[in-house]
Amino acid sequence: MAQKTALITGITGQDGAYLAELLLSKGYIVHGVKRRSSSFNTGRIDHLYRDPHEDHVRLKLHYGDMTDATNLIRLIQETRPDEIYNLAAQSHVQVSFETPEYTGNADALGTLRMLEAIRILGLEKSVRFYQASTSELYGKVQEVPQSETTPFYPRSPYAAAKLYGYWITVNYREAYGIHASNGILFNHEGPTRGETFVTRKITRAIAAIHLGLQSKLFLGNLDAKRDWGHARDFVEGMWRILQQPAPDDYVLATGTTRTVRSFVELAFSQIGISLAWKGEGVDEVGFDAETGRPLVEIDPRYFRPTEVDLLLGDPSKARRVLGWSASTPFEELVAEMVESDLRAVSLESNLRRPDEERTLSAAE
Ligand code: NDP
Ligand code: GDR
Repeated sequence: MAQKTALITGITGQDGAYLAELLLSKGYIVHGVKRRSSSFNTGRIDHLYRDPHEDHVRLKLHYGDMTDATNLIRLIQETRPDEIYNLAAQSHVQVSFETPEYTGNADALGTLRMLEAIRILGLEKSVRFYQASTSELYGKVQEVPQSETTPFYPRSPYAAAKLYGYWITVNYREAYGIHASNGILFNHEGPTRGETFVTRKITRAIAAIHLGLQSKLFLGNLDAKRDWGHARDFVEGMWRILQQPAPDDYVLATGTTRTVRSFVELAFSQIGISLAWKGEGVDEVGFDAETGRPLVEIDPRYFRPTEVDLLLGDPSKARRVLGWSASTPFEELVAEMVESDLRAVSLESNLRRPDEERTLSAAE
């Protein structure tokens, strides 16, 4: 079989890095779009990177931005991909309330720019396009569990922008016959999850608390429910979507849902702390049931103007058509994230204190 070429926007993000690793393991040539940054932003893919002067290098990085149409057209023209995975986005829901216009530009119009580039270059019949759609489209609960036929009701500038991305992908498929598909992915996490998403914020804080570097964790809504899976499993689903003879839209989810509270409890149990709760609303406190020490407090700053209360996906179409299912159990995901952060936070703190004797964390 001929060697395939993929172009990944958002390669420096959590999913981009896992996907690049998967495609390289399948023999692909992988082109990734990264943004110019004043500091290094390739930490998640450094282990995949090879000096471009070496022979047979299959990972190539290019500067680009979803807000720059000419740049995107040129990148697609130069790299001639068989498959495009459009993962780049301002992906933080809370931040989208602060930067709604930019989020619309990158997430909504950015998707349009990619699809128009395909059309301008006359690649409608030769390229396959994956759009990173999201369970945030379901927003205000209309139906549980949520499937490909559940109506959308976005609840943030991020979700509204992704709604445009979803429909423009469907429209270009129908109007121009592009093999363009949406993966409607429910939350997926892992040790390289961005540090301001709630799961990673929790696991990093727990590591810092365990190592005596932080005393408390401040959170917002503890009662929101999410269908959390492992990012490694989900990028496999993205790839499978583009291997189908016909384009279509698929929900990828685990089919189970948990509260933020239960994530916190399970994560604390990894360091031997059993959490108990007292108080209500913003006065609620999570404390160590054994010692009485307060560990979790509520900060109203982390509440969203409009919240998505309950996400629970129905992945049966993906199972039936793609043969895909989320294989990592929730407990394993949480344990992996806490363990990884115990190592990472310990290493960081020792790097920051070079004169002090290196203390080994419980995880080492
Ligand atoms: P991340 O936030 O980890 O990564 C986002 C990526 O997009 C980064 O590489 C980022 O670059 C890049 N990016 C952001 N803005 C621009 C821009 N203007 N131009 C070019 N690149 C840009 O997200 P995830 O990996 O978690 O998610 C991947 C995609 O899937 C996103 O579109 C997200 O909205 C969507 N999604 C994610 C889910 C999840 O649970 N993880 C669930 C459903 C959908 P930089 O590194 O420089 O910031
Ligand atoms: P989400 O992820 O909004 O689902 O979007 P996030 O982890 O930010 O929030 C999940 C839930 O936790 C609640 N929460 C907090 N969230 C954050 N970030 N920080 C807090 O301190 C906190 N306290 C409670 C939130 O209110 C929310 O209910 C993610 C992103 O990856 C999107 O790009 C993707 O589309 C969706 O998942 C599916």
